[in-house]
Amino acid sequence: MDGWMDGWMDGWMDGWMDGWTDFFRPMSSADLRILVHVTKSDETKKTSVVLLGLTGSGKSSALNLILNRSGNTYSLNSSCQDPTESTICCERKEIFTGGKRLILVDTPELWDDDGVENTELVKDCLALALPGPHVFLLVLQVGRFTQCESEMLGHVQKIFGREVVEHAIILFVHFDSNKHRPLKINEYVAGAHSSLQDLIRKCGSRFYLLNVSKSHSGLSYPQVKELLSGIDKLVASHGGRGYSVKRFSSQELQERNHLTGDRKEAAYLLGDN
Ligand SMILES: Nc1nc2c(ncn2[C@@H]2O[C@H](COP(=O)(O)OP(=O)(O)O)[C@@H](O)[C@H]2O)c(=O)[nH]1
Ligand SMILES: [Mg+2]
Repeated sequence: MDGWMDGWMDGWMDGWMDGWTDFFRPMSSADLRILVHVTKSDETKKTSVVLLGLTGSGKSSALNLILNRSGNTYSLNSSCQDPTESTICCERKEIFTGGKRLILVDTPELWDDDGVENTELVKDCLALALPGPHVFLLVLQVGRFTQCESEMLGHVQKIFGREVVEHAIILFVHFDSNKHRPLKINEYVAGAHSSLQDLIRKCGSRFYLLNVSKSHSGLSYPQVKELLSGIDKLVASHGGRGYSVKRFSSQELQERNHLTGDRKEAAYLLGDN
C-alpha cells in the first residue's frame, strides 16, 4: 500500500511540479512576442502631449507640476542620455491618470533666433510623441510677451504645419503668484496685448493657467485637473486621432524611436500590471 501511495504521490507531485516549473521557466521568444503585442496595442490608446515654447517660459516646470499633481509617473525616455538642469533634449514621461495613460514630451526651444528649426530635435520630439502627438501645449510665462513670444506661433506652424493650431492649447505658467490675490486668467487675457489675444484666438481660444510656486501649491491641483480635462476634450473633438507632420514618414519616426522603444517595452515587462 505504501509503495502504491508513494508511486501515486510521486506521479502526482511530478505533474504538479511540472506546472510550477513551467510557470517559473524563463520566458521564451513566443511569450515575449505576446507581451510585446499587448504593449503595442496599449500604445495606440495613449494620448500624447508635446510642450513647446521659448527657453525659460516654464515648460519643464509645468511638466513637473503635472507629474507631481497627477502622481504615478510611469516611464521615462529621452532622446539624449545626459540630462542637465536646463532641457537640452526631448524627454518623454508617462502618467496614468483618469484611467488612461498620458505621454508628456518636454522639449528645448526647437528653433533659433531666426526661427530656423533644429530638425533633429523636431524629429526626436515627434518620435517620442508616438502614437501622437494629439495635443501641443504652447507654453507662455505670465507677464512676459515680447517680440519672440509673438513670433512663436509662426515658427511652430512652419515646423509642424499650419493645421497645428487645431491641436494647440495655450498654457500660461505663473511663477511665484500672490496667494492673497490669485491671478484670474480670463481677466489677464482680456487685458492682454492684441497680439497675445490674436495668438489665443488662432489657437481656438483654448487656454489654461498653472501656478508654479513653492510656497502655496493648493491652487495647482484644480488647475492641473482642468488642464487634463481640456486636453481630453480637444482629443475627443478630433475623434482621438493624432496629428501627423507630413514631411516625416511614420516609419522614419518609428525607427528613430526604436532604441528608446525597446527600453520602454522592457520597463513594461518589469513594471506593468
Ligand atoms: N521665480 C521663479 N522662477 C522659477 C521657479 N521655478 C523655475 N523658475 C525659473 O523659471 C524659468 C523657467 O523654467 P523652466 O521650466 O526650466 O523653463 P523651460 O526652459 O521652458 O523648460 C527658469 O529660469 C527657472 O529658473 C519658481 O518657482 N519661481
Ligand atoms: Mg525645459
